[in-house]
Amino acid sequence: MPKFYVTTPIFYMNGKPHLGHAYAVTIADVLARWHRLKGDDTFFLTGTDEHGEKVEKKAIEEGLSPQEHVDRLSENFRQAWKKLNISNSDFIRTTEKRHEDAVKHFVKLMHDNGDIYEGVYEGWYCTPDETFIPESQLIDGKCPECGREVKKLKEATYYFRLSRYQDKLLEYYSENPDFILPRKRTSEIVNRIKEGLKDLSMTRPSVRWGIQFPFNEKHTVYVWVDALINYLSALGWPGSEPKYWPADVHLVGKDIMWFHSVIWPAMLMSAGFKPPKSVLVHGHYIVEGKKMSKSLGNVTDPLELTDKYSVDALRYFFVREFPLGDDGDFSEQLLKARNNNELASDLGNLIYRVLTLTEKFEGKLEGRPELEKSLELQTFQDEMDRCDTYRALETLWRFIKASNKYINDTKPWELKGEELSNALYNSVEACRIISILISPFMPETAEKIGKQLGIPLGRLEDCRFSEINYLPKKGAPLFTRVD
Ligand code: ME8
Repeated sequence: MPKFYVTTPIFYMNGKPHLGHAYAVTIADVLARWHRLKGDDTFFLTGTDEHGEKVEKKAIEEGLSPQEHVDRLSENFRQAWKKLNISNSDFIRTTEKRHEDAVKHFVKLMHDNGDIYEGVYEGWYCTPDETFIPESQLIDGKCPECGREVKKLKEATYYFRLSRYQDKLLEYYSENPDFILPRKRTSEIVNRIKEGLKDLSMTRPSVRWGIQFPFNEKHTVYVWVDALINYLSALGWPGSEPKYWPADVHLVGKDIMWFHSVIWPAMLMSAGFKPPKSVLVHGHYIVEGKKMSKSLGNVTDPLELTDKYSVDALRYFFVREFPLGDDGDFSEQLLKARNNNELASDLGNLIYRVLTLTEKFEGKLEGRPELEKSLELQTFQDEMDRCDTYRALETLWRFIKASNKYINDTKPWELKGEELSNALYNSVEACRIISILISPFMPETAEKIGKQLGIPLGRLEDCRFSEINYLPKKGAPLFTRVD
């Protein structure tokens, strides 16, 4: 059985989950559900990043111990994902013992390979991003990524010989052109590496809230080195072989593409692991020209939106509003339009209309599969396999629209006998197939459609027009318009 391992970033514990986090987790959930639908042995990981200077500072501000602080916040994330119907297989926290053991072991492997040496770090540090920044990269003396204040550091450290992996990384990208997706992002990384890779400071003597560095107890492991290893520690490594490794997809925002496509593969090569198969880079939600972020204070709460619309409306919006690699806007107006025009009208009406017509029909639903030619199943599959969830949903929507058009054109309300049966057969079978293909995006809606059709949710191989041996019964409309 093919396996599929997909991960999300593990989020910092400095606030509640916001729309950007929900976006990343939902896209990963769509991919995981798609691979389960195909019958792949799927493992889907998310979790929380709980160490580091930023978290320690935030805990002090809240008057809590760091552990109390992260326990509380991590639980918020876990609950939020439950509400959004996220089907993660595990939830890793970097303060767990299993993770600490994995980090220490991983660092020892890097050390055994001669890749760690002692030195001094003198330069800049952005605490909100937890990144070391060379002087040459500062923009107006501020962090080039988030534009915030940086502080000067001069401290003892242990370095990871990242520079040693420069050629190996370039070779890996050229042999695996789909390693960074969308592909167009690869050149950005390659150009930066060609400017010369510097060794990475990988321990901090001044930070207490972290995992102790195994070769000097006065240091903790740099939070990013600690965090990246979560993708292995959640697989039970080093206690057992990491069965799902290498990861098929690390889904990350563009803000952390460098860590995932350069530092992490180099760390893996150093410790003797294969690099992940791909890093899928998504864009950001932008508010008035700025990235939506907790520390900028311009965030939207995804859970509030699901109270007003529905979980599935938000999930649909995430995939449908803009292509995965692009940045996008969020406004309630946009969500409302998607909900009213596409969910309530296109999809909701289709199901309601078909089942209303079918309810009045007595006899066996049978006919010629006329509508099947509008189902672009292979295109849909290829797009999903390429992680192009945006185009796949577009493809599926063409079928939903074609089904609505089929009803308008055949006018079942004017038909009788065999012709009526044929029109209804095609419409009902279209609804059944839609319920299957929509399930990675809107799992609750898929179930509701299945219930009205009187059939459990099918699998991918059931997406063919076949004999009807179920009894549809109309239920409540699937979506409510919000005015
Ligand atoms: O970087 N739009 O955690 P983090 C879309 N702990 N997505 C957004 C977003 C926005 N405006 N803002 C955040 C960290 N995200 C590290 C990760 S992984 C080993 C460690 C999403 O809490 C996006 O996926 O800052 C981004 O990469 C991630 O949240 C960063 O979350």
